[in-house]
Amino acid sequence: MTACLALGTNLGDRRFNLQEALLLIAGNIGSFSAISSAYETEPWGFASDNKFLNQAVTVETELSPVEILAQTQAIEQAIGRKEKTLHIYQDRLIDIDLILYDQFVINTEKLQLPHPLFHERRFVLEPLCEIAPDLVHPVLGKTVAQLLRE
Ligand code: PH2
Ligand code: MG
Ligand code: MG
Repeated sequence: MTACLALGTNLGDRRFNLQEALLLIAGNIGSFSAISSAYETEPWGFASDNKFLNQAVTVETELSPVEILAQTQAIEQAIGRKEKTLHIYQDRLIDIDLILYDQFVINTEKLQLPHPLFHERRFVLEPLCEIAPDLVHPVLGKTVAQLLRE
């Protein structure tokens, strides 16, 4: 199965954080079919002086979506991310979001696929478009390239 993950960091040594996350994803989730460049972006949805580096990857994996979620959360902890607050965005060492898992549509409390906001977020669409412009959003029926243009 192919999973798309979006990475974001705006604290500490951001390049190092991304590199650590990639190593741990390769070791615990699967092998990369593509890795985007890192994009420097302004914080979206909250105020902070710390700009983000955002990156997207596609991973070939045997894990289920829920197993991937458990792994990404463990990797966030390993890199030193603090407890998340539920409703407010905060600066973070690393955030790893599961964006797409093949064409799966899942709506549980724990996990939504596709990620419910990614089609509105340039900081996800831009890196994803670099590596997978023709991927189709399973609900909206549009490609990543189309969503980015909109
Ligand atoms: N992540 C958020 C909220 N805002 N802004 C940028 N630029 N990059 C992010 O990764 C990001 C954000 C929630 O996870
Ligand atoms: Mg996020
Ligand atoms: Mg997250």
